[in-house]
Amino acid sequence: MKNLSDFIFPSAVSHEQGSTIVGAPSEPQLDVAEIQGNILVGFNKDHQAFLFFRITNPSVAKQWLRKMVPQIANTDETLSFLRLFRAMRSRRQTEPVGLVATWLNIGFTRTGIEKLTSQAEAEKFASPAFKVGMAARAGLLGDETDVNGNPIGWKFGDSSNPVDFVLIVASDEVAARDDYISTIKQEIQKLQGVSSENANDAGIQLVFAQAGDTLPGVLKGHEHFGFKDGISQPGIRGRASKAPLDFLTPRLIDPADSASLEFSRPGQPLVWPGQFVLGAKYPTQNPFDSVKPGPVSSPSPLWASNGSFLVIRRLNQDVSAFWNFMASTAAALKSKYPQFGNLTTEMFATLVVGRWPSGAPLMRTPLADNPLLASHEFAANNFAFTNAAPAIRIVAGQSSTPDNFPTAPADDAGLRCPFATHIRKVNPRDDTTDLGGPERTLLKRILRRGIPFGPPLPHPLDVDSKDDERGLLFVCYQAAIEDQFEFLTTDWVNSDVFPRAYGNVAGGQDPVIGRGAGATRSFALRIDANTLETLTLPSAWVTGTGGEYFFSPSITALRDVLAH
Ligand code: N7H
Repeated sequence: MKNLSDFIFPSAVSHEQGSTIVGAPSEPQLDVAEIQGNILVGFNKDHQAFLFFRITNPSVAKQWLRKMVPQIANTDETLSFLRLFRAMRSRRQTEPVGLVATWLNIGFTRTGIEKLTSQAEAEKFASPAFKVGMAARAGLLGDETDVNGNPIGWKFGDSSNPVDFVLIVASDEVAARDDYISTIKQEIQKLQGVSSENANDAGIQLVFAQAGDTLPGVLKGHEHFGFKDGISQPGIRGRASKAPLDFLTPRLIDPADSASLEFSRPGQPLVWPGQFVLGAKYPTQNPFDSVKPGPVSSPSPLWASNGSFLVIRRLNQDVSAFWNFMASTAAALKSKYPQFGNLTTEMFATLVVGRWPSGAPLMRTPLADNPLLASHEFAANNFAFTNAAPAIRIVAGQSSTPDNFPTAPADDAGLRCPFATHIRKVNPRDDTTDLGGPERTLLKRILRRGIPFGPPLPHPLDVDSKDDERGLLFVCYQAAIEDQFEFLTTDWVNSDVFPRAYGNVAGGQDPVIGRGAGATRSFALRIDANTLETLTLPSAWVTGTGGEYFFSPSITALRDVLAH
């Protein structure tokens, strides 16, 4: 049997060097040895597993946790790996082969923290959502619930399968992930009968396990509906070391371009770290100014410093229902409106998602997919909505080919991209919303770390005869669940009027993930400047089948508070 320590990737010390940007604010040094590695950098692994556990004996669980602490990957390690990967790719001009790392991270629910500390300690968390758990908020999120408000059809996180903590195992290779999981399970079995009258009780019980894998073949990097995912993430302000230019998120825009003050790369705004990690030295985003730091505050409890709230949501996707609706609606619009004479099924689905299946943004290529644009690392995310987005100068040596693709025009009226289109709902970018100017939208950003589960549907228009389950394990990190994940879901995604409406006409819910609370949904799109069509959508193609709110503590909090 392998030891857990055999799987650790040695941390390579390397510093990133950026250029000085005149007028840029000074940014805090992030505690990279303390912050878990999936939060700010991300595991970026093709094979992951989410193991949900219940604690039946806190003192045995603590004993086990103490052994696990050195296994938890921190940001220093994931950042070193990412930098090594980038350096090798850039030198070899091809994806590095054989570079394998297997990472482990952990998060606790409120009940888990209570069992390992005390009720009083768990009460110190200020977040009402975290305190009650996701199941109690299921109705609010739009999930189907019974008369008592309990979610229906959940596999974990509800009252029949409560969860105290989650382990996230992630690797570049399936075998390495599975070996690691077997090792963890063996370590847990060894605990059986250690300090309990019940010989079968290991003090920790596996409630539910969910593997997540990137899809095979041409769908690699895409989610089950067939669209490229994981393209747009916020950049993070903060340094990885004392070195003044050792930024966690590399600054790739030419300092002579004023966009370099606000963006790390085209389309990737810089967000202050207090939006994602708790800690008195991490400023939050300033609601009045997208560049200057906002307020800082001490976390409660104090040991929550360098921790982050983790949302995990198991979302089933009905692929054939999605594509059958796209096909029939595209045909109907095509015959109803001469302006839509060339509308195809794929084009209509692109109006719904905001990107073509390749990932090319609708705002830059409205009539046809453009895989070259999608694969250009500085073009694929360079667009806005209200204002035109010109090409941006990149620092010398970073881009081999210039971004000569057609630029995104101003679309304040929602002519090119409907207001309720998925990516415009969840990140309205430069739009003015019900909250105010675009600097307010930066307070709503999240760090997405999701991965698909289940096999792909071979023919998207066929009804799946095998009845396999498939979907997205939606995962995101943030400093405030209510203000970020829950706000996006309840105030924008599920709302038919916010963040923007067409004057007095509602824009509809997010057609990809919005829920109409049991009712049908609507989706409005402009046929031309004078004609608005409001479509009726079936209840939902994406259904919640489990989930929880977790807290991912710092390495020190794990060792000195939770495992102590
Ligand atoms: Fe979404 N999809 O395939 O349609 N999402 N999403 N998402 N999503 C994005 O830019 C999808 C979900 C966000 O900055 C893309 O990386 C599906 C939830 C955010 O421009 C695609 C599901 C929430 C962004 C999808 C799902 C979000 C985003 C484009 C569920 C939060 C970045 C790829 C099954 C509440 C937007 C990319 C930006 C992008 C899809 C869920 C949020 C293709 C199928 C639950 C913030």
